[in-house]
Amino acid sequence: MKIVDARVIVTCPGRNFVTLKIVTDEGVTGVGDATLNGRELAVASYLRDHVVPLLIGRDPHRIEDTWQYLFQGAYWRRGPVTMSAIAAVDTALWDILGKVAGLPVYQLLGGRSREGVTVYGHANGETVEEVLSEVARYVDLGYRAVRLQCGVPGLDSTYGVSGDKMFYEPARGTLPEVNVWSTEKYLSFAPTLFARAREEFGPDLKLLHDVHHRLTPIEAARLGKSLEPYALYWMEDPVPADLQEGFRLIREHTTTPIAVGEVFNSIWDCADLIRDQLIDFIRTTVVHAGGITHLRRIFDLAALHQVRSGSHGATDLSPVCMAAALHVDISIPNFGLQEYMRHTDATDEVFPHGYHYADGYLFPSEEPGLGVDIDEEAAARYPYQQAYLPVNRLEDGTVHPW
Ligand code: EZ4
Ligand code: CO
Repeated sequence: MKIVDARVIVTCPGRNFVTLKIVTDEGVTGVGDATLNGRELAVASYLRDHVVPLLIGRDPHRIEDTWQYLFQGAYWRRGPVTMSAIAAVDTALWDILGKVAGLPVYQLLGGRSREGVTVYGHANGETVEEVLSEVARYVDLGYRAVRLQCGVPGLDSTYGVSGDKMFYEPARGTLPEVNVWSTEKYLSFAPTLFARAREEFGPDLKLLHDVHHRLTPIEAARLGKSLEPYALYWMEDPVPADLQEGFRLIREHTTTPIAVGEVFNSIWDCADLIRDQLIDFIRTTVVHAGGITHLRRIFDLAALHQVRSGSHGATDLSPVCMAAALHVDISIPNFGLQEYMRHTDATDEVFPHGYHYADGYLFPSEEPGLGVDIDEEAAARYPYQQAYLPVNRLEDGTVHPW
């Protein structure tokens, strides 16, 4: 079997997605997600101009060899653009392998380790009351875990809080929006939200919170300590992880579990964090961390060090990525939690998929391969639209330096 074609499809059914579709001489096809929010066309060009020519004529069964060939062959290692492009190829090859074998991809990864993939939803609002009523909506839908984000009194807008609810999308506009940030206001307000949430929903519901890299280690330590009475399932991205050493300081001060990794793109971004047990959950995902092959390598390292998975699953990761993530989630021993923000109807139309949600769990498709595809005619009806993620400024106008 040989690869005879690979198409890069850019579409915007509500938000931008980049998808790679690999075609073989036997007519079997595979898809991979290559979406990098706000920088989509860089990955599309990387694939079209530099990767697709290398794929033509290759044997699609050689997944590991192709991964090494693209990674080592680039010379310029890692980075989100390169690793998203490699991820798309890798994901599409697993899809093809599953179809050839007549098995869903999770069976090729060792089979089911659990019955369903526990997911968490996003409850966000301008006020505590609004957030709590969003949490109640998820609880009614059967969710066992919810991430809470609230507007901060005195700040006009906060990243992660928006008017859109189930389909929240932070990227928009031909120029980045500006959010204003105050660490003091945030730190003094945050515990109030979780005190109320515990009061209202009791001890069983898993409560999560995303700091979006806004704090220094000592500030994050203070936040973690102040949230200890409310037993969070995790505190996400407390500090920017460019400085892995920073997590040691947080760890010395608080027992609030720490999750990080949505912006990581390789095992080298988290090897020290995992080996030194400085985190509890690693949030790397299929599309931004080199595909199923590399993600499994990260999760295997994590398993040796009692770190569980918690893959990113925001709406800027397409249903192709979600389908692939679920095959990984259901099969690995150290699964923790999967983020699940629902896609819009337009996105679901462009990406028909066989995974489904029921009672707090997602279930991977039982079809051979990943069980997801792209409807290229539908995709063509939604042309690319420029959109940027927002920028944070402090109250005096400084771009927030972390
Ligand atoms: O900000 O996916 O945990 N989820 C998140 C997301 C990210 C967006 C960035 O593109 O932090 O909402
Ligand atoms: Co996050």
